[in-house]
Amino acid sequence: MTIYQKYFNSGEKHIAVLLDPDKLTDEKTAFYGSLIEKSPAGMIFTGGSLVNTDIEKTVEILKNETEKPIVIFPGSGSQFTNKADALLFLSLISGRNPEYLIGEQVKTAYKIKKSGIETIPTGYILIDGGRITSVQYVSNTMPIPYDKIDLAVSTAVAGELLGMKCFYLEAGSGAEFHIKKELISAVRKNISSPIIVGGGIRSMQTIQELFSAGADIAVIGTAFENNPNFFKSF
Ligand code: 1GP
Repeated sequence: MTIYQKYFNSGEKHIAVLLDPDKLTDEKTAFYGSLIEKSPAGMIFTGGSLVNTDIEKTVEILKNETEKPIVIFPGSGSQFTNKADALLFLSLISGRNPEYLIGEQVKTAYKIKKSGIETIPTGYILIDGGRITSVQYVSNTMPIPYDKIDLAVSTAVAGELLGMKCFYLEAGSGAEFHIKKELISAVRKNISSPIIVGGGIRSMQTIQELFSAGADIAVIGTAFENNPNFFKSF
C-alpha cells in the first residue's frame, strides 16, 4: 500500500507535524522524532521555504526515532532525498510565478523519477492568513484573499481537472489565522481528492473543527516547535 493510499486517501483523518530542518539541531531532531513516535500524529512533513541544512540528514535522524512516515514538503527542487517515504510534488497553483508552477519541477523531475520515491501530485494553494509569510515572500506570489471562497474552489477544481491528487490549503507558517472552515467545506464539496490544511493551527480543538469541515490532514508546525508537549494533554 502506498503512503497516499494509507495516509491521504483512506478516509481516515491524520495530523502531520511539520519539522523545518533549518530550525533544528541534530539533538532536537532526534528528540522531536521520539516525541512524535509516541504522539497521535500520523506522519512527519519536512521541508521549508529556505533549507540551508542537509535534509537527508534530518530524515535519517528521524528514521532512527520513529516508524511514522516521513514526507518531504519541499520549498524548492533542491529539497529532495530518497531516504524519505514520499514527496509532495507541489505546484503553487494559486500563484502566477512560473518557477513555482512548473520551473522547479522540471529541474528535478528526472532525478526524482529515477529515485523511485513515491510522489504525490499536490496542488498547493496559498490563502491569506493575516500576515505576509515566508512562502508568500519567497515564492513571490499573491495569496488568495481568505474570503474569496469561489477563487479557492475554482483553483482546486482546476487542479483536479489537471490530474492533481491532493490539495494543500496553506495559510503560511505562523499565520495569524488558519484557513476558515467555510472555505474548507466549500472546497470539500467540489473536489474528491484529499485536502491538507496548514498554517496558524494552534490547538487540538481547531484540528477537530477543520477535520469536521472536510480536511483530511492537518499540519502543525509552529505550535509544536513552540511547545513540543503539544500532544501531551491529548
Ligand atoms: C506551513 O502549514 C504549515 O507550511 C504549518 O504552519 O507553522 O503555522 O503550523 P504552522
